[in-house]
Amino acid sequence: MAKTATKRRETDQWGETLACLAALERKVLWLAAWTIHNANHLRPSRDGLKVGGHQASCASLVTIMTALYFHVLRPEDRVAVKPHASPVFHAIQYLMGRQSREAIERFRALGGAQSYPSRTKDADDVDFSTGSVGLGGAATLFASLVQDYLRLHDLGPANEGRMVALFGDAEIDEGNVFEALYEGWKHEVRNLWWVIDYNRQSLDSIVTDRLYGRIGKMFEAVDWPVVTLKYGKRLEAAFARPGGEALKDWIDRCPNSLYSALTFKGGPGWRRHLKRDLGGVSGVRALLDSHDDEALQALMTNLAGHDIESLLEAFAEAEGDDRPRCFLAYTIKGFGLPIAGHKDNHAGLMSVAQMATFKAANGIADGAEWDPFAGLDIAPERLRAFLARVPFAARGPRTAPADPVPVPERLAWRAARAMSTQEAFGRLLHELGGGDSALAKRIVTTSPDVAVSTNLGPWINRRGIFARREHEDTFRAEEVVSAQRWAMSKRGQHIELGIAENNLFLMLAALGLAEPLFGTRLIPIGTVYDPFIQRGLDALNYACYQDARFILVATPSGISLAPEGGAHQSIGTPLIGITQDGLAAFEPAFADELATILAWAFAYLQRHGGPAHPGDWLRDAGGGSVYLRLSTRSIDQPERSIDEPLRDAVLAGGYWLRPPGAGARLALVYTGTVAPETIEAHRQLLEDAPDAGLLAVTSADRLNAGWHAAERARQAGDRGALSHVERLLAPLAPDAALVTVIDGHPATLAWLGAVRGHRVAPLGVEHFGQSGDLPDLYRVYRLDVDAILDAAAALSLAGLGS
Ligand SMILES: Cc1ncc(C[n+]2csc(CCOP(=O)(O)OP(=O)(O)O)c2C)c(N)n1
Ligand SMILES: [Mg+2]
Repeated sequence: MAKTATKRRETDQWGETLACLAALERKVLWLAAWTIHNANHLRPSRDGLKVGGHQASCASLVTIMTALYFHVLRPEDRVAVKPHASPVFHAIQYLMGRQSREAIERFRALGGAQSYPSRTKDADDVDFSTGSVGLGGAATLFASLVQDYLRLHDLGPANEGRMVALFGDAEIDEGNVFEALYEGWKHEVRNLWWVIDYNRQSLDSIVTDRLYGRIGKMFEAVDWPVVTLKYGKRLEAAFARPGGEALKDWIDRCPNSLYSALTFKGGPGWRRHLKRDLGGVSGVRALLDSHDDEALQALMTNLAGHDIESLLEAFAEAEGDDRPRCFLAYTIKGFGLPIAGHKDNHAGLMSVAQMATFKAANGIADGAEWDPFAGLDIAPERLRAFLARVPFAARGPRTAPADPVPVPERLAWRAARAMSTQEAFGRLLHELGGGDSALAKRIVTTSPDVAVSTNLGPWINRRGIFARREHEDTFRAEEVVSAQRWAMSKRGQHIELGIAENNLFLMLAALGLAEPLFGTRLIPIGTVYDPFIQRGLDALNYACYQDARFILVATPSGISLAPEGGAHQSIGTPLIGITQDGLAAFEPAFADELATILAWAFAYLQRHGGPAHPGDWLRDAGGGSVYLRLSTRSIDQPERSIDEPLRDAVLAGGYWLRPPGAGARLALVYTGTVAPETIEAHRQLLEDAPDAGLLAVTSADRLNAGWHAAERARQAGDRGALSHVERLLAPLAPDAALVTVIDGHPATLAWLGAVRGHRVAPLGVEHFGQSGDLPDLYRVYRLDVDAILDAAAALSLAGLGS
């Protein structure tokens, strides 16, 4: 008796769950469509520009997201939502009480809900930003690796979560998705679900029919089970009826484009085609006759991706283990909307008339558009009670800030009379790796197959490679002499990646989000050859956009890598350093500068928040990631100790290595590894221009950002605001000349002339690709002492004439 009663209660509860989910599914679709409609048709437009939004892309994911957020997900799970399903995400957050009505009313307006889910710009609970297709989904794979890294290092989190990506099917074309899958396989990734919204439409059109098989095979190649979710319960039932098999066969053979077109046309279209093709098959006519046009449309579009029960079953089945899984969920782009199936619906919007019909069909009265419970056939209190029980939202806030990792003021390293910044980097990490500091424990290094050649070797020798299983270093075991130990263990602190720079930046993004995602701070350091930053540039931008915190060490760089080859030279990267938001770029010349910058970087990447006020930047308020452009060129080191003022100047972006005399009419300015040439040119110039200054720029980026910040602060009324670079250049005569020198694009420093109106001769590299030794290359590219002297002379002469 008791058993039956329990059973009945369970059945009742399940029935209630399904009823509430069905109501929420309708409400989410309504709110998402209305959010976009409101932004485009109702909110006053001041500029006449199209606001946009993707009603069809949203509709495609509504059922899947309803099932996940309102039933399947747990608070510890982390989700990347297909960018153009942002309104669905915000609608769900709104219904859970985590998003304001004002924000969704202001969808795509300043301060409102963002076009694409954004960790940094949205106020609600976004786990991964998305927007550049392919990256958000792939980020979940690296986040899962980070979760395992933390667990195996006893760093949390208390509850292991599942990383879930909701992909649009066309996103899978992005190469970074393949690269991530391959890397994930090597690292035996787990706790990962990738749900593909398989609506067989991209932006431009319908995708090729043959793709279905390929997608499955791609996942099978990396040992992921593929769960194909094709038919909903209603279609399954129809297939069991007489003629059903023929119907199933017909659908299976139906080209994507015809299926989409008939979906758009509705019942009469299906009827005409099915009658023509299957009219003679026994049972089909009866099946067709028992469905009116509306019912036939509902039946023929009953794909599993829009069938909540099918989805819940599939997710429940997969919950049994932690294997990574691909759910290939068949969907319809625009499902439930009048634009469903049309090949041009990607950016298509429902018309005002279509929305009016849709609104009436949803039972929404005028003025009740944003009401969470209007027009549903379930009483608000029932739905409220259900929402209060939703596991995802049950435990209050899903994340909490973590304690900072203590950082020493200064870092120790073994000095040498001459060395390169790359060598200094290796020595600094070597020292850190030998100690037992809290900082050393939280440092994680990673590199796409260039750990040894970027000088991570000494660190790796001490801290080991991260792997789930222990592997002894075979060469060592066999007593083969090697400078490099390659022992792997779950305690290792270097994550070795294959040669895919996109993966490096996605890995850094995930490591750099360890605090907000998993409640523990890590100090990630990634190394790469400077030119290959450009390979992963969008992923780097993506990492910064999410406010992931990491240190990027790029070496070797410029043409100074010389005989290594023209194809490896980098020119534009210093400009990336200046222009990439969220990334403070440095290019030190000397080891002590690097030590100073690195110590600061460990703290800087832990600071919360970015500057909010124009003046904040001047006070160096927020934090961010750090890019260090280093070199393999060994140069003589200065004998000095870095005192407080010098430290501050190095971090602010520059200092006078030889201060100019008051009113000096000439200064040489250098960044990075061309220091020796500039210093020598300066020495020679002193005979004719004894008060000429020599300015060391450790960060063109920080100087530049400070200058702009001061300008903004002055415009905002802070008359006295003055930036570091303005102070530095103040002693020079108003008509002084600057010769700037960098092994990179001359524009990196040429702007210095605009600060106080000085004339500039910017030396640098605009063309590349020639191997050679340093004397030859510096001569050809005009970075040598003669070139600097020539430039100074030309400017001085021009100055005399004026
Ligand atoms: C890297 C990148 N390239 C191009 C775009 C422009 N874009 C946005 S959505 C889209 C098509 C997406 O199709 P699919 O993933 O199948 O999503 P659906 O809308 O069909 O659900 C494209 C090309 C983008 N956002 N990011
Ligand atoms: Mg698609």
